[in-house]
Amino acid sequence: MEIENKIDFSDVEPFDLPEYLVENKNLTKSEASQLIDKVGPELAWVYAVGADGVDAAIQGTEKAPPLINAEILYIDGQTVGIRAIAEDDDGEALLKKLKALGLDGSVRGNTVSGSIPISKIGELAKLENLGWAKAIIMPVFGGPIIEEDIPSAPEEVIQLKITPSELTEAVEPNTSISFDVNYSTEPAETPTTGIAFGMHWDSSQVAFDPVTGLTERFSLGAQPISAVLDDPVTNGGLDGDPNTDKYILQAWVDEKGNWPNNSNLTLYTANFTTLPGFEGTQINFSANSDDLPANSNFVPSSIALTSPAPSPALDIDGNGVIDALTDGLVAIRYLFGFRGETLTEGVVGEGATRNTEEIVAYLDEVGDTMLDVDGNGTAGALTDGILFMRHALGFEDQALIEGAVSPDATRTTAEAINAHLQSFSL
Ligand SMILES: [Ca+2]
Ligand SMILES: [Ca+2]
Ligand SMILES: [Ca+2]
Repeated sequence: MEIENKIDFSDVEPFDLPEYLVENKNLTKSEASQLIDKVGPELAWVYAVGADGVDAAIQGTEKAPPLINAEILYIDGQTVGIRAIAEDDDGEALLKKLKALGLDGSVRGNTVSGSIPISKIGELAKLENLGWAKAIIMPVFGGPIIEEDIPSAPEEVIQLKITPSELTEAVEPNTSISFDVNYSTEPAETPTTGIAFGMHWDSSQVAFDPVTGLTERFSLGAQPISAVLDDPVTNGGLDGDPNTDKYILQAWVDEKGNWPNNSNLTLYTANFTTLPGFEGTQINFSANSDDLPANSNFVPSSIALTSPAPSPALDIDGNGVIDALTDGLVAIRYLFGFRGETLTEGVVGEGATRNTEEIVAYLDEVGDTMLDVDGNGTAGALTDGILFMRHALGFEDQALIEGAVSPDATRTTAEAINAHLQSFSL
């Protein structure tokens, strides 16, 4: 038996689309080929014949290339439905350029879809960022247009932030300090499966006291879990800081992925006591990336604990004693304008902790206030300097101030002068 399934091509008229574009759109043959290459035969043909030509083809009065079914193109007025792919995956940038051409549409991942004026197809084909474009084809059964399952852009990485309530705090030795350890996310209030992180400190500077005010558990088990551990010192340990040698690990877990379901949460209050030799330290936070929720980054902030700046005192050479023939004379020489050797030669006390340079730096910083003893707005050698020397020598009352107070002074009595100098005693 002979099977009759041969297709008869005798009715199909030859149609040279590149030639048709050359005739109708004033393109060279190679420009026409490039256009077809970029936007496909359907859009190239629509560009050549326009909306009316598409209509005419549907009516049978205009030629259409074989294999193009004009009826299933998405023509609306003078626009045509397209889908375009960004060559460099930057769909947003492609959308912007297409909108400039009059596109009404949207982007999903690297794919832009929408309707564009037919007259702009030539310009569309020349866009630098365009991988390719195609006409959207209506499903022939007449149902709704179905979006292809295009891989969406990667999800935004969640920033998990651990921020102490203070970033710096000045604290004396032998003093208790507390600060809150706060949790937040970016984008805000993004729930996750939990968090585990370490708080690191230097045990030669501060003693760890148990944390207080731990936030409640949220879903599973007795939380949080915590343990005091040593900080592995290789490369500074988990926090990368070689000075910190201990840390406590805290973990919260929610198997439902709904932790903490709260924004700007205080996880706990950290408590430390500074040790007698405290000079300043830093408390850091760390997380092991393997222990973080998927698709998240850990963004910690440290707290710097500093020892407070010593308050200025008339002990100018810093040997622990206020003395007329050393500190007093240095002050007078300084106020006269002596610097270098001539400032300190023979007048620095035994056990001085400041050298000449440091004395100048110290007086440059605090001299204006401390050494303006009579309070007339400037520090003078033969007024303020003399008042300081007499005070250090034990002079009182009229003997203290006689002939040494400026006419425009704001402190004119022995009592006021004394009070000022006393405020800079050790
Ligand atoms: Ca460390
Ligand atoms: Ca001194
Ligand atoms: Ca003065």
